[in-house]
Amino acid sequence: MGFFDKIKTAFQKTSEKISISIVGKKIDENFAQEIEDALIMADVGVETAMELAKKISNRKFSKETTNLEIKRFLADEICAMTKPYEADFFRADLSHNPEIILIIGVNGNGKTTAIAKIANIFKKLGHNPTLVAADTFRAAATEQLSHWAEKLKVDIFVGKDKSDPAGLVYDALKQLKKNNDMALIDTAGRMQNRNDLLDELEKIKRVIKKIDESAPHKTILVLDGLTGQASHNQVEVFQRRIGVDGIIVAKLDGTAKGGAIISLTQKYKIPIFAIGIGENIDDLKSFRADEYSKAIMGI
Ligand SMILES: Nc1nc2c(ncn2[C@@H]2O[C@H](COP(=O)(O)OP(=O)(O)O)[C@@H](O)[C@H]2O)c(=O)[nH]1
Ligand SMILES: [Mg+2]
Repeated sequence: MGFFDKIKTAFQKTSEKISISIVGKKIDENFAQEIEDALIMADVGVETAMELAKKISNRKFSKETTNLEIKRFLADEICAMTKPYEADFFRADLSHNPEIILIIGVNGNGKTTAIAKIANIFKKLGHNPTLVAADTFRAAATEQLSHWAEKLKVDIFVGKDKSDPAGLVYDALKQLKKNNDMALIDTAGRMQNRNDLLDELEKIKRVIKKIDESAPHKTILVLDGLTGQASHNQVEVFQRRIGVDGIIVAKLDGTAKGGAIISLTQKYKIPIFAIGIGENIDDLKSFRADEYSKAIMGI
């Protein structure tokens, strides 16, 4: 499957939800309202959906307007809204050596998988990342990351069972090999006792700063695309306590809530570093507003 086809397939459930309000509908006074409802159902967010519906009303489409024209109109509007949040995360030239990247987020959102995918991309760009298994909370987490390191043939730093994550990160960064120009730090993400987690993350951040005051160079929050808008409150908490430079929305394949990226960007104004559209190692892509807006409109 081609690159764009894969993205289009990932967002198919979302585009079908929106399409119902357009295809075969009479363009009358109810038309904009129906589109607004469908957009809300696709997790676009009430405010944004209202804004888009208003644009549809103001545009005064004639009865002869085709479905495709309306979809194109909406796609263009969505593209303009989300374009400022594209990012150039995957670049061949790194500004720091080592580039220290901290991955945070709630348990099960897709952090560990995202790290493997990120390492794979940077390795292909000629870099030599090391993975840091700082999720010492679950034994399986280290195993999972080790499995990826082996598969990708990248270095990994593993501490002792149940060791202190901040201490582990410090040791890992102290012991980086000369040729490791990137460190990808995996962290634990417990949803309950969230304060413990955030305290621990703050501590990890302080330890990183002891090694390099300018680090972490990127702190990435991983969200679960299946949760849609419901995961947006996580942004607030992590942003306030830890700081977030960019977001990865994982598991967008198969969700009907793909519109949530629009509300996410409009509300928090944080760049989308990448989107996860499958469980395979290659299924992490840069967020591109034109591809995204076309995919969710099914064009
Ligand atoms: N379909 C799909 N599954 C994903 C994606 N990213 C992660 N997963 C799955 O989600 C589950 C949790 O991922 P994991 O990386 O362990 O989450 P973590 O707890 O945040 O580290 C695993 O079963 C992954 O295979 C994605 O983009 N698409
Ligand atoms: Mg994990």
